[in-house]
Amino acid sequence: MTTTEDLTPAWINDVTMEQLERNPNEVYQRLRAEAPVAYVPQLGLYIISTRDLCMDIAKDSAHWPAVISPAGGRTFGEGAIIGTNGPQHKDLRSMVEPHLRPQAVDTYIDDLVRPIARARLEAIEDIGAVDIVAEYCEPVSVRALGDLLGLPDVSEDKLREWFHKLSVSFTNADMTPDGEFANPDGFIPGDEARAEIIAMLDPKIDKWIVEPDDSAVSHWLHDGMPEGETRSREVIYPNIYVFLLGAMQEPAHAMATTMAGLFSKPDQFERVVDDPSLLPRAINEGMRWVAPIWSAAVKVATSEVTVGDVTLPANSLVMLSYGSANNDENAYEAPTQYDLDRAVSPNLTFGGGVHACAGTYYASAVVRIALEELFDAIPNLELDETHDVDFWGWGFRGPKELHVTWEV
Ligand code: V55
Repeated sequence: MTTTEDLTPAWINDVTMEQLERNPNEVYQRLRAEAPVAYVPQLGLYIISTRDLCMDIAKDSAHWPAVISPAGGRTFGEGAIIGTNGPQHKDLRSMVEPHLRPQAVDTYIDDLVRPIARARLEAIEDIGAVDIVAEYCEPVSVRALGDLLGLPDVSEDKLREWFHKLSVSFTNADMTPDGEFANPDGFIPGDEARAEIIAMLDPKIDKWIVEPDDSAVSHWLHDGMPEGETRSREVIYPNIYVFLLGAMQEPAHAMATTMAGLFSKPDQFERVVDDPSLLPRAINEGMRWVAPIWSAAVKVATSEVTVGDVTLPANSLVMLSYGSANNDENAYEAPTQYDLDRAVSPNLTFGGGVHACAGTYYASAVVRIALEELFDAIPNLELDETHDVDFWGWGFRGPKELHVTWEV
């Protein structure tokens, strides 16, 4: 019988969260080569790092139901869609999907995103030097989704603060050998954000219960419910947190990552600015290169199960590191390079199987429209070489800041 110790590479004990957050690539390259199924005591779970194993597990929800990570569950509470299964998951998908179906998105996405993008561009186009993450990517991402959800009166800065606090809390994953959280204070930001979110949303929910409108959360309350009933706040809130974290933060990561990738290949940057029809390909490659949700999806084995060369006992937790899968050298040539022209090969940016991201089409459209508007308004954008391009994050990853300049 294999034990967790047998599956723990000795060197993994020296790896710190800070190291992974700065740059997970070297650690994961070694995991893919030496231990594609590795038990990591600091996380209390197995890390799956290769593309094929991540794909197999993501698709097999019968043997591998979803579960939320310990730190994720501590941050969101019970009932977040990413950790539900069966009829409960089906109901939550039916709750969130109406606004996210491609046919629905196509009816509203230009009217939603273009004016937001243009207003931000008017505010910055005469400056000539900004951190484009703080001044454009994040504001456009959060304003668009905030308006869609029914939070037009919550400021961009507040929405950015909330996703950031939820994000650091969700990824506060270090465990002690006894299976306790190693840094309990790391959840305080998430607790603060949740308290503010509830204080802001409770009165809105009171109103939507009696006066439904077109906002997504109003529909979440009413859609598919028997006449006169609404979904309870206990059902709604954990899923609001899912949206206020990943759905707010990741389109911004994808925008900035794609730009950073294009800046690493100036000729490719030029081609995309000259021909915006290349943007979907450029964005797809950006999100493959550095997956915005880098390492957050967790599954649990229903019974003893073989994964690659090893057998795991029932109830084993596995973390599918999609950012690592997307950099698997057995699937992609020179995976750590951004390349607009690389051969097509499926990636795991949006996961797979029944839990595949419900926002895939929406997010891709937001990122595309934001970059179309940006490159149209400021075609002579350049990387500000006086700043480093500083990617950050293990659970969620993207450029922390991206300083750009242009001639005004
Ligand atoms: C995930 C997605 C989220 C989130 C936290 O694992 C984790 C995926 C879309 O939002 O907030």
